[in-house]
Amino acid sequence: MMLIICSRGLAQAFRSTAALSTSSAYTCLCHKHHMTAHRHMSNSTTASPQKSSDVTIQGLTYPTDSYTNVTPRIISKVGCNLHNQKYHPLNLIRHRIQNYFDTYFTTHIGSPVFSVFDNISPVVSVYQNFDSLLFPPDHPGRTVSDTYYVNSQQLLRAHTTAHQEDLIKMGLDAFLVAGDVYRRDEIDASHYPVFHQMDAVRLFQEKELFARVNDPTNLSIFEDGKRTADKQEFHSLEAAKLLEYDLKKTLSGLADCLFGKEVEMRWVDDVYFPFTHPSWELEIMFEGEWLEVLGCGITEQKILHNAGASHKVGWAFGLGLERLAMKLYNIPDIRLFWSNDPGFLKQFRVDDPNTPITYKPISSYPPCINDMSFWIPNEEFRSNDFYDLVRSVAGDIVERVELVDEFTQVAKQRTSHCYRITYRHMDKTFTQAEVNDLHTKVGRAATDLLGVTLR
Ligand code: FA5
Ligand code: MG
Repeated sequence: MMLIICSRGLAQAFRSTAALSTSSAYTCLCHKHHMTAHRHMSNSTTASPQKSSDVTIQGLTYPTDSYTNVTPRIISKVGCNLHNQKYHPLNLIRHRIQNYFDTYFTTHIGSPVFSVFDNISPVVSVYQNFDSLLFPPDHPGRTVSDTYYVNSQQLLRAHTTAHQEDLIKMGLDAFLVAGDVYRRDEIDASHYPVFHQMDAVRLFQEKELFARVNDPTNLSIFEDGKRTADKQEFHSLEAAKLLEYDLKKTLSGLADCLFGKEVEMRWVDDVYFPFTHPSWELEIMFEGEWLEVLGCGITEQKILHNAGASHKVGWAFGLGLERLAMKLYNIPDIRLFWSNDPGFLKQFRVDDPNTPITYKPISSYPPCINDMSFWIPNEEFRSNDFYDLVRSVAGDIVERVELVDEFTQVAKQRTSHCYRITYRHMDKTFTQAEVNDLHTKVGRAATDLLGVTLR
């Protein structure tokens, strides 16, 4: 029920945001790919209430329905593929990561073990993004509040892990997938609705995993045992521990290769992903705080079974390219990756991705901070709906949106939210009048599209 109520508001928002989006200096760099959502007026004799419009993404048309919540602004980012753009910092870092795998993981004849995929379409099925990875039916990631749906069957992938099953089914034992991913998420310096990930999978057969063990004669990778904090029920403890060792050695080797040994990092082990067990996150120290840069774990055996690789075991990880690049180049704000400003881009014009680069801020203009308080329309209201709307109306001028206060008037059965919006232009100083104007537009859009009552 919740899905239907939320998504109706969003589908309506989707139809109206084209008119609302302001032009921003931080849009897609490749204008040839600048896509807009086309809405075809449906023929009244054939139209069904569920299918009143289509949406076009990268030249392909998809029917819409009550799940549709992709906005023109989000669709305009599809095809930008910043990770494939020469001289872009995300391209530089992605090559550094790839070079690490190509250098340290080779076959006996010296060719790279890991195959690389960097151009798979981000439009995937609900099955690929969720079911193939064992997301339970009630997982919050599946809701329209968290994920950008094209329609009830297709969505913009929320992680590059969505391609895992297909690639394992192809018979691959080691691969890397780089790509753009889409999430309705918080808004601050390290979260953006479109970002880039690199996923990896490494599978082993018994002989290969135990190759470095002195006497593997009595060892087996499988057992019919119990699931514990350290292992899955199907795995022997030896197999689980060897996989954990290999995974953590691979990733700490990568972190050393990117940042050098002096960077502070830590493993977090109280972590859950539906598709790995056990699971971990790696955090690094950035600007005095721990920043999560990747998630990883031992692949759930059921996934390997479904993909026709029951006789193998393996590990997987997924890392955020922006977060690693922010640390590597000292980039303070995730919005900068979308900058067209030559002052930003020229700092990364190097042919050798190993060239050390420290980003020098082009300029820093003062922020304008405005609060907005409203009564939410009902229990189904989600903060992510508001975050998405603020980005649609005000674009990358919004640096941060925080829920700073929330209270309920029990007698009147209504709940108030107060959000603090930080506006900061990347290339000029804002006047308070300009910000007030934008802030009013945000308020009007929230009233019209989300049904809130401003206080
Ligand atoms: C995942 O996406 C898992 N698919 C990763 C994984 C793959 C785990 C395979 C195990 C096996 P998570 O939601 O934590 O996990 O995202 C992975 C990384 O993406 C984060 O560590 C972070 O670096 C980055 N990231 C997540 N959300 C954002 C965001 N909104 N903006 C920028 N980077 C983000
Ligand atoms: Mg995470």
